[in-house]
Amino acid sequence: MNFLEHSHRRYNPLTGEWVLVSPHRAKRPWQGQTEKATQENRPSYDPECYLCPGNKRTSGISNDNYESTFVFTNDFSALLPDTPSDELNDDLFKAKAEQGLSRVICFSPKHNLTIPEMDVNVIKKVVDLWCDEYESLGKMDFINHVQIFENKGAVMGCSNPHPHGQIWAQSSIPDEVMKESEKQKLYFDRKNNTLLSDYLHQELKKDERIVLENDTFVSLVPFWAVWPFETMILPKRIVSKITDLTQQEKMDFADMYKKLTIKYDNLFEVSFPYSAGIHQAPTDGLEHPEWHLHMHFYPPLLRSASVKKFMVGYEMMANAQRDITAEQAAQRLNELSNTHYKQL
Ligand code: H2U
Ligand code: ZN
Repeated sequence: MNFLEHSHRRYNPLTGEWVLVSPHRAKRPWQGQTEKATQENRPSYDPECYLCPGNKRTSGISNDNYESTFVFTNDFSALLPDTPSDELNDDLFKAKAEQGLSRVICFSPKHNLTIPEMDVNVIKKVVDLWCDEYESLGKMDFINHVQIFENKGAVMGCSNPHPHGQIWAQSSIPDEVMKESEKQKLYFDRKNNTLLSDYLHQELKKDERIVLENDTFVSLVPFWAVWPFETMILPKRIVSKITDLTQQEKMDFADMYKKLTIKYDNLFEVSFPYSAGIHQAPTDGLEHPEWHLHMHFYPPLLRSASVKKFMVGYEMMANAQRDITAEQAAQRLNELSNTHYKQL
């Protein structure tokens, strides 16, 4: 099969979904929307920012005068711990009360920084905080899943440029995680190895979609990527949850997070928007040897700082679709400098 010439579908073994790839379409003219590149000159402290140290949030509560990372319970949490248990089970009408907690994590006191511009030791503190939160939230009786994620850039619905992420912990296993959980379990039961460790082993051999590698982690554009420059960070050894990483491996995670986001910023010389999140073992008290920790990056940009990919029409009605191939995207990311463009 000629992946560069002919339309084809690729299978995502983690979710069981397909993506339609149409490489010949990549050259079609574009007259659609252009997003403005956001103004980059921000102060290191913004008195109006609800995430800067010491500032008052909408709730009236003030942030600590924090010096590295800071976590607080979301003042507008989508999930609350004291929601009364209730259930509706009426044939086609099913509903169930959901308990949970939402947290906001500030990555740095500096309003004008982003991960690619932060010192790797500072990013390591973010990884440490993820571990603390995964552990403490996961331990709660009613929490069976902890979702750590980051929305970056206004185009991804991020409300504030101050470097931050979120955590939503809840009693149910959410759909995206459930799909991956089931696929990984089936694979593990059959092969006695994790799906992603077999996958990574083959990707390293093929060397067509690898973007970065350090001692512990690999960044690659998955074979089944949907978003134009979608990537995944995954550990080489089988690790089912971030709290299983050693101190050195957490440092390597921070290093990979920084290096990958530097590549992203360098692609269109803009603070590159994305939604990223960590998928790992549920905190339901069961053993999960099938789970192989990984972090997904779903960036919307397609061909410039202002032209993004929309998931509309066919994608909404039928199937995910992309034009440039995963291999082309990986090659472009690969060729970019490892030094941030602002430093060049
Ligand atoms: P974004 O990552 O989408 O920008 O979300 C930031 C979160 O911060 C958002 O979920 C919360 C919002 O509810 N927030 C507070 O908890 N307190 C505030 O004073 C403003 C925003
Ligand atoms: Zn701020």
